Amino acid sequence: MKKDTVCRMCSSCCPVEVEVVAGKLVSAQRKSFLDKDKRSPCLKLQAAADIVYSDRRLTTPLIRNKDGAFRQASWDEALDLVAARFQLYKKQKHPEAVGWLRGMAADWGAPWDYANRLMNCYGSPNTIGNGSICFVAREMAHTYTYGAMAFAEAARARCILVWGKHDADTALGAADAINHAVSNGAKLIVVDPIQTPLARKADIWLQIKPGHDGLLAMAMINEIITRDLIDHEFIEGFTTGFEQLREVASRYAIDEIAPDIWLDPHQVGEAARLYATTKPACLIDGNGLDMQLDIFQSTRAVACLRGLTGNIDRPGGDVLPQPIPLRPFQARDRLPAGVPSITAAYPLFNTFSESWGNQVQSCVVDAILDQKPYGLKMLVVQAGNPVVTMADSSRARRAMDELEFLVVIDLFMTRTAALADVILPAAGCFEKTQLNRAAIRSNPIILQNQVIEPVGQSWPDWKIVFELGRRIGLEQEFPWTTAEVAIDEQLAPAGVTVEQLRQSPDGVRVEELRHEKYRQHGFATTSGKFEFFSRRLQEGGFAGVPYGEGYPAEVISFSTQQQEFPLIGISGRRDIRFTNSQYRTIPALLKDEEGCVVDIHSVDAAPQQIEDGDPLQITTPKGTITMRARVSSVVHPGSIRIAWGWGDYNHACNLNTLTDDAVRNPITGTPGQRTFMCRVEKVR
Ligand SMILES: Nc1nc2c(c(=O)[nH]1)N[C@H]1C(S)=C(S)[C@@H](COP(=O)(O)OP(=O)(O)OC[C@H]3O[C@@H](n4cnc5c(=O)[nH]c(N)nc54)[C@H](O)[C@@H]3O)O[C@H]1N2
Ligand SMILES: Nc1nc2c(c(=O)[nH]1)N[C@H]1C(S)=C(S)[C@@H](COP(=O)(O)OP(=O)(O)OC[C@H]3O[C@@H](n4cnc5c(=O)[nH]c(N)nc54)[C@H](O)[C@@H]3O)O[C@H]1N2
Ligand code: SF4
Ligand SMILES: [Mo]
Repeated sequence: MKKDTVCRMCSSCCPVEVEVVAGKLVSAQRKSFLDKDKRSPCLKLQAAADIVYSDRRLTTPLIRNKDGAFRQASWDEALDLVAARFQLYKKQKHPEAVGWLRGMAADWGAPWDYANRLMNCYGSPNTIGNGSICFVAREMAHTYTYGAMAFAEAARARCILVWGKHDADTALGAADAINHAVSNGAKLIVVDPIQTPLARKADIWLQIKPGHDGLLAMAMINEIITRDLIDHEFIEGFTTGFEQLREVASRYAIDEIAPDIWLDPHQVGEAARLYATTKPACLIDGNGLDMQLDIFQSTRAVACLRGLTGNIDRPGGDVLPQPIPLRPFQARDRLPAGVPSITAAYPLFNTFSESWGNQVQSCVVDAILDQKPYGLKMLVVQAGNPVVTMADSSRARRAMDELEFLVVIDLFMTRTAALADVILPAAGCFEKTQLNRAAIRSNPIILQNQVIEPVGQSWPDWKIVFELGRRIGLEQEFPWTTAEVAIDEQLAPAGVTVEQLRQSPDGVRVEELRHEKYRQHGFATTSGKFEFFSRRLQEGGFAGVPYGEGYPAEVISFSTQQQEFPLIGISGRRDIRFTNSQYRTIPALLKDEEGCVVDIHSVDAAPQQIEDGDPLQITTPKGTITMRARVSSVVHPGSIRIAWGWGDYNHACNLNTLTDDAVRNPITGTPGQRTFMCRVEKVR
């Protein structure tokens, strides 16, 4: 039988059709507006049955014995044990000593609201997401500029500027749209330090020096203004701070900037002019900007390009969402006043959006190890693997060890789960119905619909949270016995029900898609305008226009120690077979090539006679890892690309052993996990 749902094995949330035979998932196909032979393939989805029915799945709750070994337990016993711990800290009058850390995998929509609701009603402000290193930090820069994150309408664009994103590996619906537009003649510009498959297809590829995107954006802004390629009507009617931006950008002349960031000035000028003069043009920014020390200002500068050219919220440009009215589910008003969150040092981040709340995950480690701003004693980790995915993972691991009590909710026995006192087995994405963030943000809403029963005794995340809530005395706050009733209640203001969504697998539209909404309603910023200048940022102590206070001294971790660490390390490609630290134990996904390699240019390989397959030690001030070499011209001399995501599978390949968490972006708390200075040595 064929069933419709949304895949959530990575954050792309692709609509899929699943073949179910005798209650078992057999195969799954991604839906797309493109013909089958033109769709970008997803190897994870092809291996969906292997992942769902992997013999490595956690199938019962586990409790750690006094001797350190795990034993199987019933849900009642495990949840009672966790609930008793919650009660203990409450009795000690320190509910804020309990934290809840969310990784990316259980989704950011309703599941994030449920975790917040539980913690707010319990009395702890410490529900923390990992948005500081993911797209949420970028979303914040978009939001401070024009009120929300804009999404490229690439399929209709005549010019596509892709900046640090590689959708063929990470977001296949978007990849389909780019391919469609390009095959219809749209121009393609790619900003990426790596010669990716997309860069090879581009009309112009800017192989930027990693981490220096802000300089490029400012030079492009300068070129577009100087050549008068701006949209005067839009700028005069709908923006703030144009003159200030012009003045700051005039300090970034292409001829001076380009050579410092490994680029040809002519090519940069050409890219700026092509983007500004081809209409409509969209700008797709990605995780190449995230995880950088300079994440916020660089994304703000890139975002300004959309306003200068008037491409914001135009058909074929970058479109602003039409938010769906929802019943607030986080119960923020239940949180007792007076206890600040452990992330309070990042107030602009914590307040830019009601629904995101606290996202600076490094603060969890500060609180546990350094009691900064106060201590955390118990942590629930849901859908994340922080001991390999957080910056400076040795420190993150020490923090997990230090806790009095650690609960992990996951599908597999990860390195983080292995440290837990209690492990609760979660059901995977095909085994539960949830209102994911893609559904809430987009118009139409597409339901992630349960198509098979949970594997073993695993439970969907919603059920775990609701049941735990009831056991800590929050029966009234968690009255729902199914996901459906909770979703119906949350969607009530939109007038949409789960039943309706099930009848309409391609989604339900709450209102017609509209462009240039700002002409009627303005932008959802403080001034109601597109803000080249942001008063809120200035009042918060930061530059009101991008780089208004100069360019930062340090954009790459350890750049003050370049003598000893001369190469730029780039945290590498997101292989389509895997999601972050996941899926390396699935044999079907490992069989072709392993992929755990370091790309090094022949210029940098020559002095040590490094050849393909040689084991290399990569070292930073934080630590050393070992991987095999691949001599390759996809990287620029002076930089290496280090495979991302192998740390759970093999500790010796854990990239975050190398990264730093001490220096962070002052606005978003983002450490330099993408780009850092390092050195390599051939293992002899
Ligand atoms: N150096 C470096 N560091 C990085 C990155 C990088 O590229 N380089 N990427 C960063 C980014 S953008 C992110 S988002 C983070 C990701 O960091 P994490 O969120 O820690 O990433 P994952 O490795 O995807 O871990 C997700 C975990 O959730 C489990 N899981 C999957 N589905 C479900 C579910 O439905 N419910 C529950 N409860 N669990 C589930 C998986 O088994 C897995 O163990 O890593 C960041 N760290
Ligand atoms: N298959 C798969 N899909 C995934 C994930 C996964 O792990 N695997 N993770 C999911 C998650 S959590 C996220 S956040 C998204 C991220 O997905 P994307 O936004 O596509 O991000 P990445 O693939 O990490 O990086 C995109 C590009 O940025 C480039 N880049 C690296 N450094 C720089 C730089 O300094 N400047 C510029 N301009 N570019 C740079 C990289 O070479 C890469 O080609 O993908 C999601 N989808
Ligand atoms: S890209 Fe693949 S794994 Fe990710 S949501 Fe889409 S189908 Fe699923
Ligand atoms: Mo992410």
